[in-house]
Amino acid sequence: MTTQRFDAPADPLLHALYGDLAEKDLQPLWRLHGLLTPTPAVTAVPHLWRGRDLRDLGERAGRLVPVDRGGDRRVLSLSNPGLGGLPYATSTLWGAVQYLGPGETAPAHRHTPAALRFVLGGEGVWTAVNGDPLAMSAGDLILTPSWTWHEHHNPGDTPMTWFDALDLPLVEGLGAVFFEPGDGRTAATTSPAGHSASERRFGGGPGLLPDGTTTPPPSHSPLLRYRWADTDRALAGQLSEPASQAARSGHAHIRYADPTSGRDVMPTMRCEMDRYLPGHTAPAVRRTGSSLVAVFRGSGTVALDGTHHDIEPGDLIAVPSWTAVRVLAHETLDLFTVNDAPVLETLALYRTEEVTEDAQNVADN
Ligand code: 1HN
Repeated sequence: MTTQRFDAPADPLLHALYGDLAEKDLQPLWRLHGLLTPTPAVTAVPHLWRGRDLRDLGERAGRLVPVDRGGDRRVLSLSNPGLGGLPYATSTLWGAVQYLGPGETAPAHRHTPAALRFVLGGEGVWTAVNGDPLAMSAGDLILTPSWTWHEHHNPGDTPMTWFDALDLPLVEGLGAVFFEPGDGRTAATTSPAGHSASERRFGGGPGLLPDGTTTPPPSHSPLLRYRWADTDRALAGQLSEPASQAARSGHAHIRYADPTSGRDVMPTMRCEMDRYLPGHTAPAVRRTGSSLVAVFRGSGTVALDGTHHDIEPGDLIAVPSWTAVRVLAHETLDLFTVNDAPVLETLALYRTEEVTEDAQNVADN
């Protein structure tokens, strides 16, 4: 933390200088400390929210709070205990659970912070993104890129909860938040009849793009729904390839990509899915930039800077910058991750490092 030292200098002229500098809103660098730290000084802390708490509290909010109260979304934000009460999961990422009851609609709006949804369980809700209706089922990733209109519908008779992530803290820090409410009308479409337009054009399979596809502007993936069946097949395929790195290590990994360019799905957020088999071993890794992890399936342990947490489906984890993360699977474990790596990479600030147990112990002591 940057602080100014307030010990008064003995020299009266120097004392007067410091007083005059402060009065003119100037600070001498030679009295500032903690500006340039050997490794990142991060205020957010590693933290885990329990899936069962999130489900219970979402249901209670569903019974008590109509969806129109407070921004037309029934959202419980993950508030990192290190961030002084801000509703942010890390310094760059918003994380939340959203609960939509049977028959409810969250009306259209748009904003410059980009959002994504990862569906932890259930089905039946659909989201329209710029009018394109996208079904949401367990394990699906749905994108609502910056400044796209989006609305959620639950026409079924069961409630649904999903994980929301936004780059809101980052966009706020850059002074670039804009918001526009819709006119109250919903998209003309009433339900996603089969595939959405985005999936029909860009979800045909690996390397299968519609005739006449030209490179889109480098903003976000034109495919807005990544189905669980495809993600699952890709992970299983890596693990069943006998000589593959994944099969040897018991760890499969995919990065969700723009099918036309291979770039990350959105300019500010990278999405990944890891599958860990029981018994796999890998060193702890830390990297610059922050991540949110959603436990989709399985069980295991995650060590955050050497502190172990048992994890189960629905748990959400904040991983601030430079936190050492190590995962152990008890049963086959599927972890969804969103992070700000594209931003760090673009700015040439992305670093990653393996942390041995020895180094970990030294850091802990
Ligand atoms: C938002 O628009 C949604 O559309 C969810 O589902 C969470 C958190 C902050 C700001 C806007 C949504 C949000 C949000």
